[in-house]
Amino acid sequence: MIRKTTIGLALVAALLSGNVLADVGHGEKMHGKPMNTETVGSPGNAADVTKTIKVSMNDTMTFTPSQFSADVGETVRIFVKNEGKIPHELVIGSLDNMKNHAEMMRQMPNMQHQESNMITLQPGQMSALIWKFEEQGDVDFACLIPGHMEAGMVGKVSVN
Ligand SMILES: [Cu+2]
Repeated sequence: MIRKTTIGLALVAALLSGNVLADVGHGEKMHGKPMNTETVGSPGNAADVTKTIKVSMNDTMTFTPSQFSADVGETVRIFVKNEGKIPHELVIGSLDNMKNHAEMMRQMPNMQHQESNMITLQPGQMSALIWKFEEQGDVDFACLIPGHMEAGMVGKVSVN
C-alpha cells in the first residue's frame, strides 16, 4: 500500500514537472516548442500581486466565475472557496495535461497530492493561490476530483 502510494506520487510529480510546470524555475523561453507544452505561468510572489479574484466552487460542478482575465506578466491572487458539501479543487494547467492527470486520479482515487499549481479544499474551506500569468493566450483551470472535470468543472483565464 505504501509502495503503491509512493509510485502514484512519483507519477504525478513526473507528469506535473514534465508538462504543466515545464518552465518553472527556468525562466527561459523554448523556441519551436511542441504545442502541448504551452506555458501556463508559474507560482507567484505575494509582493507582486496586482489583482485579486474570488472563485467559488460548488456541487453543481461549477466555478463562479468560470472566466476572468489577467495581463501578461500579471500576478493574481486567486481566493478559492468551496461552497459545496464535497471536496473540490482548483488546478491551473492546460486542458490536455489535466485530462491525463484526471485519468490518473481515477485510477488512484485515494491519492493525496499537493502541487504549487493547485489547491484542494474540503467543504467550507477557503484558501488562496498566487499565480503569475506569463504568456498571452488562454490558461485553463479545472477540478480534478474524479468525475468533476468531466461534468464540466472547468474554467479559463484570458491572458492579454
Ligand atoms: Cu470539484
